[in-house]
Amino acid sequence: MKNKFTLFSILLLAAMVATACGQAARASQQDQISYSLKTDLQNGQMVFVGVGGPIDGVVNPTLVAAAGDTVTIMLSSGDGTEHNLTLPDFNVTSPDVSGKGNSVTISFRADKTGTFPYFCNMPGHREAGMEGKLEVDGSAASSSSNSASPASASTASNSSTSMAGMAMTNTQAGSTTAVAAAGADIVRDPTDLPGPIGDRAPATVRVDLLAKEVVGQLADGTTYPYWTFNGKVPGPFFRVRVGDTVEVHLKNDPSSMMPHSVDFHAVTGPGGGAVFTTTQPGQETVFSFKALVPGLYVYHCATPMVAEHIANGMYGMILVEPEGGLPKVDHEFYVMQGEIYTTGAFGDKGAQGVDVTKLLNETPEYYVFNGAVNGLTTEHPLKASVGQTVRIFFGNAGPNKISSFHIIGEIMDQVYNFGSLDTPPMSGVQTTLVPAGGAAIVELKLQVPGKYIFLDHAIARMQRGLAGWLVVDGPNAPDIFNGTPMPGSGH
Ligand SMILES: [Cu+2]
Repeated sequence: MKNKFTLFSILLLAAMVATACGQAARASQQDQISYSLKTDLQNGQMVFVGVGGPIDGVVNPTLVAAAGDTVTIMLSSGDGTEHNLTLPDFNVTSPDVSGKGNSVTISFRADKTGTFPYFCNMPGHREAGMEGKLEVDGSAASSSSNSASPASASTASNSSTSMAGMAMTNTQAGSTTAVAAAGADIVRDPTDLPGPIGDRAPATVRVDLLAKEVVGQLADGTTYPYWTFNGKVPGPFFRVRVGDTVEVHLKNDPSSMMPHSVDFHAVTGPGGGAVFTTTQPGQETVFSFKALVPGLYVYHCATPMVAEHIANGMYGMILVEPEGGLPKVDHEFYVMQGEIYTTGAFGDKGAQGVDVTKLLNETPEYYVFNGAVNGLTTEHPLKASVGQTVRIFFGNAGPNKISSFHIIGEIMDQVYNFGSLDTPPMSGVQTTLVPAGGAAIVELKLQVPGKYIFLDHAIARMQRGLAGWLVVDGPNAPDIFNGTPMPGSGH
């Protein structure tokens, strides 16, 4: 009896094991699908490229799985830049991967049917092209229907967990917005520009740019992760003469997370140089161009997403002087307008990030001169005296908005429209239009002392940080202007 019982027990156990094995076997019938993707830059776009099998070489390939499959995706770095791979529908995000040849792997169960996006969730990368699809068809759905319920239940509980996590994050973000943050001073002093070239023959001129990502002070108590040329916004002002050969050296700081490049509007050649200057962190690129046409030109980073690199601060200007140079003035200033698309609302304290949706919708939170709120008011006002002449090299980095540049209480004596020095200047201008990616040279002779506010006459932008001061000292000139300042004028 005892043996029989034992035998029965063994049989029962065997049956249980068989059942378990049956489930295991059925589970193993569901395929393990593996894909390999690598990150790359192609035609100015960030992309995923398939590696091996039918997706080999395909840009942003459509990945296919059957419901119930375990999908494994290896992501390797082909471009060296930091990327990741996320499938929010399956609650899975890979660790970040950077450095050519490094790789990360994710694995998840395709527990529902349909078409789902995969993409890189680094800011701007999805919009710059890193997005593909995963198609899960239902052919194996019936075999996994028993386990599908618990699986989807666990997915649901995962997602509610992560929702709770998000809520916590939001709460934390809410509390950090009340905490003032301090960052580096990234404001370019408007007097920081080289003097006139004078009369010399054309030459070969070397210019050096260093792409550097720095957390900088955007406003009082508010920081922003700027991307800069040479640590300031705007980048350095370059000055050459027509006929010069300009040798551009672009270094990307080893601490950078992103590749960077540069497009000079003064260049005649593909990409304004951008095609030849995609520069990985720690690397250097070189190209040269001949300055064929005099004028004031914007330069900017042109690495995808270009709008993001510009909005983050990667812009500056180069002046190509005509033969013999420009007429002498007492003061020259370097001013550039830009837009900043922060995650928080205008005025929120704390560490901000970029909001790519706002960027694409062209709804900046901040408008700034030389990179930060108050950069050209309390920090670095433009200063001159009655009787002096002033020249402002004004550029509009955008990336999206046109500027209606205006100096309150002044009439611009001469404006070289659009930065053109091949065209005679206009005289007696109240407000000059400067397109995104454009410039103007503005000249004034100062006659009356006081504080002159300059701005974009799309004047609501003043409420979002856009104002600068031209402070003029010297004797009153009652024959030109006479009055008593009243309180509340805003000046
Ligand atoms: Cu860049």
